[in-house]
Amino acid sequence: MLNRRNLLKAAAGAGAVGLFPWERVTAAASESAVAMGDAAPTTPFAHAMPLPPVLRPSVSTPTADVYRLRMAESSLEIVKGLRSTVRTYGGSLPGPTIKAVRGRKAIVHQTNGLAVDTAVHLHGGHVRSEDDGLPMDTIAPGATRTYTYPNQQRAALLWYHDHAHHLEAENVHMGLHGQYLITDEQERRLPLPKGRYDVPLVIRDARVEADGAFVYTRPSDCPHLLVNGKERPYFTVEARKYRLRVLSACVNRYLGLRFADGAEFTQIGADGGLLDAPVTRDSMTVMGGERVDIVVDFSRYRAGSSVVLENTLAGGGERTEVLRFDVVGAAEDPSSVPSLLSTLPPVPRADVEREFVLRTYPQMTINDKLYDPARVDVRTTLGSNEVWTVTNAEPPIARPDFHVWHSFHTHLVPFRVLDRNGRGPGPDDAGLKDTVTLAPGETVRLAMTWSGYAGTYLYHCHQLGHSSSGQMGRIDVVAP
Ligand SMILES: [Cu+2]
Repeated sequence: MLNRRNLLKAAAGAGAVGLFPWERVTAAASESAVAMGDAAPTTPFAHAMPLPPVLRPSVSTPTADVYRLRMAESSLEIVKGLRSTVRTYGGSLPGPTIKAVRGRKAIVHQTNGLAVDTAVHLHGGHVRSEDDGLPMDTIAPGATRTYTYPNQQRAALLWYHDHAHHLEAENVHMGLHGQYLITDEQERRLPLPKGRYDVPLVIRDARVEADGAFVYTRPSDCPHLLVNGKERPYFTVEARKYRLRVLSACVNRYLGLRFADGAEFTQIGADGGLLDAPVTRDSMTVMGGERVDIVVDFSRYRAGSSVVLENTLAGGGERTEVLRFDVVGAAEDPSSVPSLLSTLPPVPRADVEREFVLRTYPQMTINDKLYDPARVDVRTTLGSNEVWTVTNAEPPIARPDFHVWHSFHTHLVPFRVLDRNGRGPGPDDAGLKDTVTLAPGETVRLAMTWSGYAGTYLYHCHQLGHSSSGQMGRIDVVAP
């Protein structure tokens, strides 16, 4: 009989090492596998939402903070009442938050206490190639590697996660992800909600079996949605404004987030930090790797009431609840959202144009090539202003299918989305981005300047099951 586990075994046996195991199964086999799961029941709002711990430096010098993290297996309660073994940075899921200040270096010693190779990538980081966590630049079990992050970039929520070739999807899914928050003086001067009113929401899917086993499998078999490492929790808020930093750490799915009552919120930032001006929204689509910085005013609710954040893109049969906010009463609120948030760098005008086509069939490719770390796909020079046209070649389909959605992520530098499908940027494209969503059939044009450091970097789909299967390219930046 073809149940889910046998299917994975069969697919793993049939494919090359590390292939996203369900890429080659037929739709019919997929359906039967989905129907035969034995996941733990999903029970929303059984946990209070925790805040990820903040990592303390082991040493601070006048110019740098030094951190130590150890990757290891940890036993954690993710679904109420069950223990699950996950892969963690520093024993928590998500990993501890590194709080960096612009202009001060962070030096992170990462020790691999796991049985698999790892590589730590700082997503959104403007860093040297040797600190980028390239797929072949791995940390063997038992070894330690030191990453230096200059923090010479705007304030933004970044995240660190695994990037070892063929293993990144499994390693991130199993827990190797954490937040990295850069602040700066310009942002600190703004009257935005601060301190305990500035809250990270790290959202990701998972599958926890009835016995607590935490398994890596495809998104349609992952019924548990976690916020800060707990399944569909609740969070107690005062009736005032909160800044919520949404990070999707989903490996292979995208989220459609809205409040169940349709309430509006204010977007103030994106992947690369604050927008120039706030935008009022009532929903957003968030792909794995993307960050959306929003301000929500809970003073519209009376004390004792609740509002649920829901996922409008939940799969068939999945629960839609993500997180319940319980409002406990009025509070003083000196915060506000200014009409001018930041000055974005000017949009580069293209000296060089390039095209990238992402395909799902017959393999996960970019420009019909699987990733080869020895092959240079793009060679550019420091200071080059470029416009990249990126297309998801799969035809538009009515039924959501995580498999044929893609995204596009650049290492080293962020970009601006110039247009989407020939029209102005979409509502999810505002500000400085480093990851964009590509629904089947969509084309985006991205403008960026390759700056800062010469060396080898990457661009790839951030559905990590796809990049693990080869949907990734190498860009070498050389001095002019
Ligand atoms: Cu993809």
